Amino acid sequence: MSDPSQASDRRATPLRHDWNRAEVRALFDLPFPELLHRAAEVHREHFDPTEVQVSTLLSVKTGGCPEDCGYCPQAARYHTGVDATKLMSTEAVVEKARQAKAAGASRFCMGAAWRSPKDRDIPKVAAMIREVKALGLETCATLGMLSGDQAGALREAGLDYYNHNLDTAPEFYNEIIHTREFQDRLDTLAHVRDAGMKTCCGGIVGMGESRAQRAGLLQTLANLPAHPDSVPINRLVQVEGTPLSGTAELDPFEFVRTIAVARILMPRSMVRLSAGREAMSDELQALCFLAGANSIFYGEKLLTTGNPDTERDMALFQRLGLRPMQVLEQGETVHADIIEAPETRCVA
Ligand code: SAM
Ligand code: DTB
Ligand code: SF4
Repeated sequence: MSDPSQASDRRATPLRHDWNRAEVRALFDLPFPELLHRAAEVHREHFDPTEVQVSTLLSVKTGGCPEDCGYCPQAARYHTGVDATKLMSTEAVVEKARQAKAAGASRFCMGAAWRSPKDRDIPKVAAMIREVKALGLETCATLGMLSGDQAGALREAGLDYYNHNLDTAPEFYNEIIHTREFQDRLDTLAHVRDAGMKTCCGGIVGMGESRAQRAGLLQTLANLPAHPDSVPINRLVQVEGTPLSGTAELDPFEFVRTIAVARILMPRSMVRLSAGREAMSDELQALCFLAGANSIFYGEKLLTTGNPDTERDMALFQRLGLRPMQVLEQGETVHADIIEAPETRCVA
């Protein structure tokens, strides 16, 4: 079934929500040059391939999480050295958002290590959203499962995007997480869409899943009622103390294939090269951009683990001739000419 409501008025190709596993698997199985060529074609049909959307993450409430996600350093039950903190003050969050904006980010994503927020947390997060939005940044939050009312309240506060990942294929999910169901994730995404927010939804690869299961993750994302507006593809960051520490490393080309298939299945989404970039070479990241990635997390830290430092990213953009997108007042994202850091200005 194609979805004409999601077909761009500028573009003829309707978006599909009826991918079967064999079709997705066949894309994964293409010869690498053929797959990259197809992904690059789709990328160019919908985006300027020299533009990359830039988001900055901040952990506004770290650690002490009751869930058992096998990859996560913030789960209280694993001994990972992450100290639990209380929710940050609005002032401290806004200061970090100001710095992110000055460094060139167009979107600011606030993450909390919650299974789901308590109703009493919502007004505090709403205050952060209002003030971050007032700086002219797009706002995103990732706070765990949401009820319909909570999603409505966040939207009311001006939240543009809600990040909630499927994480992996439905049939691999129970190998990784036992404290909530795959269906719970689909329910939260439905609440987010119903509240009128954009969805940011992707997953993690390199957790020991098979190629068929990577295909299953992307198939499920593409067959959601609406393609996620942003699709973060995380490569597992292995943290000592988590059950997934010591998992065999994913072949880097397989990671690039995952990006390329995501681009082909979800042509108009921002496909984000997410966690795991710190350990990637510049050459591998360049391949990901060729395969259709057009978004990154920018700034020295993800939530609790490292990310490339901003100088390395600015140099990479410059070497590859990439430009950061910038957000306009109306929320439309366009290209910017510079990434500006306190001490460095990079004409890209
Ligand atoms: N607690 C909320 C939740 O689980 O929805 C929000 C924060 S949670 C840390 C957000 C996402 O980060 C997870 O769904 C997962 O995809 C990603 N993530 C967490 N730990 C990771 C790791 N070690 N490597 C890669 N991605 C990771
Ligand atoms: C997403 O898909 N990746 C980000 C963001 N959404 C919240 C989080 C990555 C976390 C990596 C591990 C850490 O830093 O704790
Ligand atoms: Fe908690 Fe989110 Fe980490 Fe799972 S991924 S343990 S819900 S912080």
